Amino acid sequence: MSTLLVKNIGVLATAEGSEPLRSAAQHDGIKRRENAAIVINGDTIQGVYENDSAPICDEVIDAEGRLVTAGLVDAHTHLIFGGWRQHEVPLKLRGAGYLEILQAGGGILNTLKATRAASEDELYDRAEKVLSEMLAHGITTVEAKSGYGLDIDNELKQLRVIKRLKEEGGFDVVPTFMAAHAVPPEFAGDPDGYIEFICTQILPKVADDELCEFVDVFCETGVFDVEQSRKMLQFAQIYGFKTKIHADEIDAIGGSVLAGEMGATSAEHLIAINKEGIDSMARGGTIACLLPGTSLYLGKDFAPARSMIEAGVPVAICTDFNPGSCPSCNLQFCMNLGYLKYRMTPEEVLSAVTINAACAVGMGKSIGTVEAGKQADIVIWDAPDIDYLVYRFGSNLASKVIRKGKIVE
Ligand code: IZC
Ligand code: ZN
Repeated sequence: MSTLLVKNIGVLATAEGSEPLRSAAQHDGIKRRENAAIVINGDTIQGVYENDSAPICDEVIDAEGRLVTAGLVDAHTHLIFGGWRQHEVPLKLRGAGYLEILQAGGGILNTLKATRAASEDELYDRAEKVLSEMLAHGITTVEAKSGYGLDIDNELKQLRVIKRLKEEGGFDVVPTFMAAHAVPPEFAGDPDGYIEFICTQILPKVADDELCEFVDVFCETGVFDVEQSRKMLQFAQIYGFKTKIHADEIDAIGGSVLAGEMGATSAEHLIAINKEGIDSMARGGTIACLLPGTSLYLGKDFAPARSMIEAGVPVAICTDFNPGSCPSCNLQFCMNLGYLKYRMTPEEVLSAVTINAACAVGMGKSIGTVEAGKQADIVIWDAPDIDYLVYRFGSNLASKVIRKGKIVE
């Protein structure tokens, strides 16, 4: 196995362990080590050393005194879709709401048409391009949801694309089945019938083909209510899948409470969350996947991240990359928003996009920190420290990205 030395690291900023960081630990759990060096053996971190006492390796990268962190993890994207939705922006600017556009057959239903019309190869090529862009920005693991097919063939098509991105493309993509993203035209006015259809007709096929790790549901006014969401996730759990819930994005109808009750791995958005929801998530150990790019793009409030951290909910920050409410896959920009709009500290922001996001995709044991034994996903930043990383915005500050021990060219 060939070895790679990353030497002359100015500051190595990383958490330790495999569990999500919550409360004060979301900040204090990030340790800074100066003058460090990392030795990588194959695709695994062999150890972290004092710069002067690192062993000799086959290959050497000089970090030239810069900041090094674990590779970033984007724990929430709607990566696989056809078309874009730029024509909806003028509607939004004239005051049309997200749910209003959806109810008029636009929004997700617009993307549904374009996704159904796209071939598997087209969807693959588009997603591969986005993943390459993300990798160049230091994002080494990405969660990706289905949810624009909304029938058997097209949901399976989206999930097969994710599988191929992993197997052929070599990307670290974590698949989430989200047929419960909207009610398709075939079930218009019958969300109960559609949930029943997903649970009895689509989910068993997804399970047979081992096409997902998580199941997600959009629990929102006018989409799926709490009881429909509960049924979706109960079926998911029966099949042995981990769960996520899009909750309290627009209205707090009980999605975050349900997330905590069901022990969901994560709940997403949480812009409108209330104390009951926060307390339930803290009790259930559910991670909050916050999506500040979406708040910005929809002109909404920013989720109450500080209240969640204070209540002991581990916070992750993700892009929500999708063609409607966040057409950007730039997680670095979301980190800037986490600092400025959520008022999280640079350390809290770093744990939110590394260890907590890794746990939100069920990979806390293998990624999310720079430690011996973990997968060698590492970013050398064009930055002296993390306060600089969250302060500069709009530029790609990833100087060199190493994924599974290989330098990304
Ligand atoms: O395509 O609008 N919120 N789902 C729930 C989305 C945003 C994605 C979309
Ligand atoms: Zn989403």
